[in-house]
Amino acid sequence: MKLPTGQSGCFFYPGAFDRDQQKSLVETIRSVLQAAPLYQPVMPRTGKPFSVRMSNCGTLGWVSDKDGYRYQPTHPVTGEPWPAIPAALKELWAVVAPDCREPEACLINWYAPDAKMGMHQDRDEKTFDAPVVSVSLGDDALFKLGGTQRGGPTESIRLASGDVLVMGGESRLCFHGITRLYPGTSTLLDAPGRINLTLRRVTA
Ligand code: MD3
Ligand code: FE
Repeated sequence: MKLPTGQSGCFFYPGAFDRDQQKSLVETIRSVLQAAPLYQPVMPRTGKPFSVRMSNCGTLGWVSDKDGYRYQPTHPVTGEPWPAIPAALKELWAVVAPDCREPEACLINWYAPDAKMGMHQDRDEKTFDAPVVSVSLGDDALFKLGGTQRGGPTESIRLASGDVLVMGGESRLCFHGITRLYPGTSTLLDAPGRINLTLRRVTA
């Protein structure tokens, strides 16, 4: 997919997971969340809470607290190691990023109907060689994608349940965010909301 700002390396696979696969993935994520519960991260310095609740699986998980953003091997609340990345997600990575080493981190974002994610770059990893691979589950969301400079032109893409987005190459450092949800557009989850899974390579 060609971005408005001309970056290459972005691939969008609408409906990559069918309904049965989405159901099974949700069940798997539910069991991950029993071991590693969703928690509410806060912004560095200000301590302002994110509207998105988060957890992780993998050898490293992305966390944010008053001290900053970082990857760490344990859950910030329970102190336990993160659960392993489920096989279905490792298989997805092997298909879309066959030349990359295995993913180390899978961030689990849970959006209530009114949650948003401001425009940001994903740049807390030690390497940007591997793509970020994301899976959307549940209600539709409006995803906003810009270039590598803040404040440039953007485009918006409506992400639906089962969609996969691969952001590699020149697109890896593009600014992006979630503007809004469309509550009630999916019957996958028991309640309105959205789950986003993002797989990443953290170390070189
Ligand atoms: C574009 N998550 O976890 S996923 C994040 O839907 C994040 O929860 C959003 O941004 C969500 O950091 C968007 C799609 C995505 C993920 C990584 C990207 C888009 C990206 C990295 C670079 C550019
Ligand atoms: Fe991001």
